[in-house]
Amino acid sequence: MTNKEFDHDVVVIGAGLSGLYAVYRLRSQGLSVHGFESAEGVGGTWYHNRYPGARCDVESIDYSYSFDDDLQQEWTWSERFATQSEILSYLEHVADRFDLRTHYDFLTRVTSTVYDEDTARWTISTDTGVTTRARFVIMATGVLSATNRPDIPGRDLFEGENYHTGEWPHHEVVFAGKRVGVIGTGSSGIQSIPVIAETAKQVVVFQRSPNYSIPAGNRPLTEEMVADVKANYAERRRLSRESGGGTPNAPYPKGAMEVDEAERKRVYDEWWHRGGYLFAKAFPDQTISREANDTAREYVEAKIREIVKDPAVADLLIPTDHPIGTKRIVTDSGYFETFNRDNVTLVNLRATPIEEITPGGVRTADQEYPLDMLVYATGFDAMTGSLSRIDIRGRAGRTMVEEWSAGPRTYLGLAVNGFPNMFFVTGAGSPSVLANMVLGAEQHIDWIAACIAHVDGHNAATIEAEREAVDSWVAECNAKAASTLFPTANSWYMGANIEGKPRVFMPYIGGFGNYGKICAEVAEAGYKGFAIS
Ligand code: N01
Repeated sequence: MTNKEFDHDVVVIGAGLSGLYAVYRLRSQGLSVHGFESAEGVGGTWYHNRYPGARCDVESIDYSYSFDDDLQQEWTWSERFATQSEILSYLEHVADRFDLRTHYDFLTRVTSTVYDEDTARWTISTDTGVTTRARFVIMATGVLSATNRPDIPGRDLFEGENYHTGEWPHHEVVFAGKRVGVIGTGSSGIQSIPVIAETAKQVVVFQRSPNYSIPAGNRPLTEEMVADVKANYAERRRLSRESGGGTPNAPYPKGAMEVDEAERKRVYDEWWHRGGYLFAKAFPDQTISREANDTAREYVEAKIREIVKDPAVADLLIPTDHPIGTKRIVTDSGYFETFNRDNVTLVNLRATPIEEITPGGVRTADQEYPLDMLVYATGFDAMTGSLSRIDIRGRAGRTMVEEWSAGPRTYLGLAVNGFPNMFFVTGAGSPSVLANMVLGAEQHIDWIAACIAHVDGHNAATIEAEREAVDSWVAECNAKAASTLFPTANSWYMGANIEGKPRVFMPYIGGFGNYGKICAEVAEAGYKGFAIS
């Protein structure tokens, strides 16, 4: 084991968009900061998810850092919804521009972080043998980074090419002339299937649950659009910070049940044409009232039936098991149209489940599908998976896995009782994936930086969330979720996609702007709910 000769003020785990900003922000505060990243380069989610068709579903002009006006003025996005490669180039540019890579050990996976109560230091160990100590640790480990490859019988026997969308290889993957099976129809499957189908000989889509998806309405950004955004960026960011979802978009001012049918249709038409997941929030009552939700569901159902030529296939593609928007609505480019192609077959796993993966393909209850390539678009152990895969031990050796055995328990999503001086970024207990993750990361890191300055300014050694504060925040998160339709869906928000994971609605659903205010009030009140010693 190599003991690095130095201790750091702060260790940041992860070089995704949160980790990079953490390094930048804390360094500028005069702290010594070191980062660890398991990948070879920066980018986090955007480093790994390089599957065909991967794009962000938040508009590029909003899904970008706001902390440096020169950066946001100089960088020009080419499309309304950026591709994975453009976002990765952007994050690489940020890393270079602010000289952030030099702070990182890449190709280094953190295996454990252990707290020593006597010295108030964390010891961070890695798979390369490097170990270091720090006063503070920031878990910028991502919420959709721990991939889920279901344990289907025969999984490791397949002899063809085998990929997971969340661990897509760096070499070019050629689909031409091949029979490709795709398991999973969440965002990753729905984005990749149309692109794969363009060149593959045959695509077999193995669908367990259909999903709602709205066309992205993606387009190139014109010079005028970009100039207009740049001239008004400050106002755009202000509106975003005060909004429910971290972008300047707001729902229609009236509820779906407060307007007549003609007005409702006009609004849905407008939001459908705007494109993307915002459709889930066209009316403010859509994810609160079943009746309102049903109007949105029926609208999208009719659209799917219009697009998909074979009514039997359309039937299979229409979700019936959850209110629209209670699973992440997908933003697609030609998904439903893909099922009109001759080279695409939809297999309904509800009727004919996968029995096993064979060396030559996939065998369901009624037949074997011979395949040259198998793509797992089976998602992630979301929000907690990247943390539970690290051995995190707080006071008295208590592990994070034990602490969260009934579901994640945080104060403001930022801290956990029993784990002093450890901060969590954009994870459970915060708006997280329900809001713009870039502004979410900035808000969290700014709060953490101010908090560390406060601790240091008071010559204190530790800050720790109090148990009562955690209890009441967990209750607040649960109450907020219970006032919506979200807990009715078997979503990854609920941990429902991973066997044995506790069913808890993990993000805070009280709105991004409200959440920011709560965090600011806690800080202004001298970090209420935290013990500083
Ligand atoms: O993962 P998912 P994802 N047998 O969990 C199926 C973000 N994201 O990677 O629903 C057969 O949503 C599973 O079926 P079911 C975005 O927030 C964003 O697609 O469990 N099927 C489901 O269909 C998104 O929500 C972007 O019945 C199995 C699929 O696999 C989140 O990441 C792009 C199975 C998994 O869907 C996750 O998306 C990509 C099994 N054993 C991702 N196990 C954008 O910005 C699982 N499935 C647009």
